[in-house]
Amino acid sequence: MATNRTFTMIKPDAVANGHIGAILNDIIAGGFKIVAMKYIQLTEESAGNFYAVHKERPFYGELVSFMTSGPIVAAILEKENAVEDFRTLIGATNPAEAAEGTIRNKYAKSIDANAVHGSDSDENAQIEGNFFFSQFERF
Ligand code: RTP
Ligand code: MG
Repeated sequence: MATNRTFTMIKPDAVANGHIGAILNDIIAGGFKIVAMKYIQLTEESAGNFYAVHKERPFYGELVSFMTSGPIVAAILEKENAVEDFRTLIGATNPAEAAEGTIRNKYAKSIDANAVHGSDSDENAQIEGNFFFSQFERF
């Protein structure tokens, strides 16, 4: 089951710019089913834990401060080949390099404010989904 799921966040920039509805539309039109969803604001501590793998990277501080700057939408999505297909749907990390029609191409402004997160492996999809959702919140 986990191999058919990925985890996403609609990041603070896309929420603030009014793109929640359009992005959810693109996700659903892309064939993904929403199996868990919540609207929350991360604390420094929770964002720091979520991005602990990036702790040594130069952008870590900015990443944590950006991700705590406003509310986000967190969701678990289901589809065949979910992790890879979702990363194709959102496009490259840097929106300037994201393919035409991808979510980051349409709604992101910069490599920091890049509209959405998508898990990079089945294993991380499961870890990240479990970080945000209890067993009673996943359908
Ligand atoms: P994400 O985790 O958000 O889906 O993005 P990703 O896999 O494409 O990129 P990742 O390497 O996991 O980096 C996480 C987030 O950190 C910011 N970043 N900034 N300034 C930089 O060189 C840089 N590199 C990454 C991005 O906002 C990226 O989404
Ligand atoms: Mg990543």
